[in-house]
Amino acid sequence: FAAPSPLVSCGGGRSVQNAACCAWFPVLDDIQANLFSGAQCMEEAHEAIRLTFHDAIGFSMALTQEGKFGGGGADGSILAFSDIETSFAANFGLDFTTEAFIPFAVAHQVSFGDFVQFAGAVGASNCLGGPRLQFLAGRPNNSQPSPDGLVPEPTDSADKIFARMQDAGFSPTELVHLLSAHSVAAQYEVDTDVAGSPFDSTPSSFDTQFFVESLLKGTAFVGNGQGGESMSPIPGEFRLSSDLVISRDQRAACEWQSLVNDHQTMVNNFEAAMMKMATLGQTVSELVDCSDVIPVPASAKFTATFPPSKSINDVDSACSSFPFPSLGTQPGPVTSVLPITA
Ligand code: HEB
Ligand code: CA
Ligand code: CA
Repeated sequence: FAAPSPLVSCGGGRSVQNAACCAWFPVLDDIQANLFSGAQCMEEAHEAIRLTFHDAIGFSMALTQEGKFGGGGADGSILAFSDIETSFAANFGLDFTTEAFIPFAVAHQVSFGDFVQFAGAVGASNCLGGPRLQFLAGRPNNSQPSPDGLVPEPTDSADKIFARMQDAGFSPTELVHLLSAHSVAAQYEVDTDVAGSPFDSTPSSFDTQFFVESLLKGTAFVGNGQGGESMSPIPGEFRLSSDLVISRDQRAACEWQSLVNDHQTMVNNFEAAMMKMATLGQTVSELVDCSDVIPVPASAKFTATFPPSKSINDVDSACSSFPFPSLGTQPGPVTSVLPITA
């Protein structure tokens, strides 16, 4: 086998395998300070992770087979043609994100496609226990607008979402892996009156609480119950209808439940699925591996728990192949999950 290539120094005590990757350190320093408010896993980091998906999923093998333009996938089209793509219903509200992100890509003269995936990988690394995503650089800056209708919506049925993901090359299992991202996530636009309401009780930790809490029986709406909201089990926590139907569907339920309290598997699966998503529509052999620029996330040993007052009796399990893991219950009174505020 090939000997590892000697490290190239980028200065400042930083080194990489491939000299071309040194160019990404100034981008890293800039976004950590000025986009992610000092390497935080808050709103902007969450948005960066979400943006990787909304750019990449603009990719349809079915459209291509019909002789139409199927979208360029992870090509930066969501930034290059933000006016067009943020007008798609599923991208509602993303105009604030694209406006905030575009100047960084322009200032550092990197392609929009690279910048979207880089910002997502850096954003994810800011989360406690987060993944260290692969980052390949070199996507050309020559995208075309994605066709409309390719980004799944929270009101979509499981059938529709699985079909759409399959058309981009992802199985229901891989979709569950990608949805680990909803462990570091909140909603702002489904119901603007409850903007910032998170999908789990720990939105800055890439832990398995999302998989636990999403499997509890819903008891109340946090918002108005419209536009893709389902009842959640905890005050202040927002549940997307799409997460409800996917987690209860026979094609995904056991995979979903298997991630409860298995943080390492969740991270490994997410890294693998993101590696695939980040290169949709790209020629991998023409890209340069700059993963060593992505910070090593703060590691954490998480133990999944039921929120106060909840127990196995509140689990709405749709997986009959194996039992729901035995978890402790957090002590104390029921408290409201706080919204993420800018
Ligand atoms: Fe997600 C968020 C949906 C997938 C990541 N999401 C979100 C929301 C919604 C959704 C509706 C909210 C928005 C607002 O603001 O309001 N998703 C969804 C669907 C799907 C998904 C339907 C399919 C099933 N995601 C996904 C994926 C990813 C994600 C795949 C990655 C990978 N999201 C996300 C995040 C978030 C979200 C991170 C958060 C953001 C913030 O917080 O800002
Ligand atoms: Ca795209
Ligand atoms: Ca979490």
